[in-house]
Amino acid sequence: MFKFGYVGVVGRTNAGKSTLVNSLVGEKVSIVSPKKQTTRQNIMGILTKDNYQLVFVDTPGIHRSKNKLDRFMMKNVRSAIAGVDVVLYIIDGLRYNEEENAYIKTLTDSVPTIVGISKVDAGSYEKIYPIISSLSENRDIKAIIPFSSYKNKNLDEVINEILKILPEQESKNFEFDEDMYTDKSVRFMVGEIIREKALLLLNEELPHGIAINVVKFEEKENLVNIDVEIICEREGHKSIIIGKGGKKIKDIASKARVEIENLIGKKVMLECFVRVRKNWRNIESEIKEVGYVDE
Ligand SMILES: Nc1nc2c(ncn2[C@@H]2O[C@H](COP(=O)(O)OP(=O)(O)O)[C@@H](O)[C@H]2O)c(=O)[nH]1
Ligand SMILES: [Mg+2]
Repeated sequence: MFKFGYVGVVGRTNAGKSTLVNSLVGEKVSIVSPKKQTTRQNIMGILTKDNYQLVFVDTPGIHRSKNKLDRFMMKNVRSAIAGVDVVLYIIDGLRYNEEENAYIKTLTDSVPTIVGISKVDAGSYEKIYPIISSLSENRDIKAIIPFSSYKNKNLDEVINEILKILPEQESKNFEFDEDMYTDKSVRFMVGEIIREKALLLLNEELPHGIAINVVKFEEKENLVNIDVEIICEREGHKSIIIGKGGKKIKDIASKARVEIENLIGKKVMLECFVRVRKNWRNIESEIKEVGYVDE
């Protein structure tokens, strides 16, 4: 017997969703950072075993909309929930807020929902019991699982609970090739890796206004030439990204290059340029231009 299903991974920003999807899939599907709103659009992470295939849809965190990019991200969350067989709602084990229960209720009313409590490696169990007891009031939650992606704790349990919900199938109706682990192109992954390094190396406020545009991706026999634009909102930001004597942008590029070479398995020549596009997060055409396109 076989099982196949889509699992929507939702929850507040920074809860640990992308880290969990990467751990479950065993590949880096989605970039991770301590900054809010690191994930901007739905990304599929695909886990295939002999008798099941699970497609995790990693989503941007739930948050209030301030601009058009925010609204694009929330639309992504809603569309992820609409099309899935199971929702995996992630609560940040270090930062639970009872207000989340109401949102979880809207989920359990429409989709089979499992709740995961993240980061148990960093918090104490005394902190987790009250979360579990507060959640237990909602009897429609299929399972409540404290877990740690860092310590690989209870991840099997997460998979088992998902499998319990999915119906058995006579034949292997897997929708994706067995060696595929994401729906995104290499080109997209390249942009995301550069954005991750920029998020890690730039100061707090700046990264939210950044986008990456891969303008050239030229694959030769044993080398790939890649040109990217790092797009920012102001001239002042441009000089911060470039840094003194170009140090910052070199640092971003060299860290990204190592990871891109691992991904592609070839030597990479990477050129990064910085371009200012004023207020791009509020201009529909600009949001599309940098790759955030409604499907
Ligand atoms: N201690 C601990 N921290 C984690 C764990 N998983 C994620 N984090 C951290 O939480 C932050 C947000 O993670 P991320 O996966 O990007 O969250 P997302 O916004 O929900 O996708 C990052 O700084 C991660 O390093 C975990 O299992 N244990
Ligand atoms: Mg994320």
